Amino acid sequence: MKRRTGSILVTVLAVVAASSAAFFALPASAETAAFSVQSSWNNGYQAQVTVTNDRSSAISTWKVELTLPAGTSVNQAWNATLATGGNTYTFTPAGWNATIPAGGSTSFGLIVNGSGRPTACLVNGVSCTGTTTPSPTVSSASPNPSPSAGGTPVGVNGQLRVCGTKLCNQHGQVVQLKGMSTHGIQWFPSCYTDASLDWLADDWNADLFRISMYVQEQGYETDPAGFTAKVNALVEEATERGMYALIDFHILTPGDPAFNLERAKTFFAQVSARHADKKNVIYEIANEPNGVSWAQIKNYADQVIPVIRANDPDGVVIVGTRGWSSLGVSEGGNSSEIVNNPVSAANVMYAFHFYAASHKDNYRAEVERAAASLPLFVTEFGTVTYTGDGAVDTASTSAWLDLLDRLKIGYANWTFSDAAEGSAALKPGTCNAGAFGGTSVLTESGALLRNRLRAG
Ligand code: IDC
Repeated sequence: MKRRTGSILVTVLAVVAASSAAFFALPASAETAAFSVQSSWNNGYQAQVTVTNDRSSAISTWKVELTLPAGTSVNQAWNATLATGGNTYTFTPAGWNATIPAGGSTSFGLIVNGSGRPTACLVNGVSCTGTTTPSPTVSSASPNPSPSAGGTPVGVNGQLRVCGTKLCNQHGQVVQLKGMSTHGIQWFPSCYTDASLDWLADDWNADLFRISMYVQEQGYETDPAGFTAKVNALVEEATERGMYALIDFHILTPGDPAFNLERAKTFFAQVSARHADKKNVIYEIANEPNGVSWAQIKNYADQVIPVIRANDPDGVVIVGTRGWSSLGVSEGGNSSEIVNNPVSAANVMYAFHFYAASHKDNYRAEVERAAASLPLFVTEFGTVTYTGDGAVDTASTSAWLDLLDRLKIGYANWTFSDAAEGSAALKPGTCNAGAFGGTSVLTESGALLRNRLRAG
């Protein structure tokens, strides 16, 4: 494995093994809420609250109020709606988890800034004062693999997992992966060679290589075995270089993922079996659903994800969203439909795509709003219009990438190819010439992205 300076941002400095203890309990025959610390670091911690219905009949809603000492605040919550009033934080159902059957429970998570533990807890208005809160240990032996620690992205970060609304590395630290997407691998095979991938890993400092396998348009459907083999080979190439490999099942037209459900099951069963033991494979199960409801997309995801999990239980899965992975915005919706009805699996993220010259402030506002409650990954974006062509919109691209950096949302740029269109990073003819090096072969978009990736 080649060594190079990692470029992944590491934002959490110290993490300890999960310590979980129930702190608050209410009398039986009512609702109870248990608060547990999942992991902590030097200036904050992640906690989980489990609300249990100990009654003999279902309850239709619930409310948890936590009071924190001065200097400590709740930073974000997921699977619950958060309202803040002074030092008291009120959590109500996210929408889909309001009803709790008799004997059932639901959990929500929160990130706390500061180390103070709750001084009071109410569940449905009933007090649970008088309990004590053991302090979790904060490790001084920080794993803290800073970018200057060297090593490849996978060497430093290992197996990833979704932590709250973020992506975390093997040490529980938030990571933001940055990289490039192929163009359709059926069209640009000469762009993905040993030399081009060395360049991408070692000079561009990409953390991530997205492998776009179109299903239609002379793609997978024409030769399932052949395309599966091509994807597998490219995953191996990414692995050799310590990059994360994002396997993109590139549905586009038709936009209903159900059209390709059986193909998806076959494909993902094969690739997940082949790569189950690797730490660097991420599965993107539907590039850009369009013209279908979120419920239909969720239904597809709920059938494909178990196929992957049967082979690779800890692999992160990314689900496309409504309206060409716009969180619904391009079809008049928004992310609430996902928050209210998430896919039925853990360790899942949701895709957002943008093309900077077409998608601007209203899309950025929705991403910022959604990021408070959903784990997001920008698995594809362009610096140009949504056609994939036209001029680079530098201002909008910078606004987007600054936002993603601030929110620690990973991204892959369309495309690492020499297609004759504005979104391509390489000038036409580069790939057939094997001219993978220097800056003279870069387009305006390619130069912008290479600079951005090299900056870390
Ligand atoms: C575009 C390619 C273009 C190709 C077209 C049709 O850039 O060369 O002819 O697909 O397959 C997407 C899609 C992605 C598109 C891209 C630009 O995921 O496949 O690639 N785009 O149009 N969503 C929004 C934009």
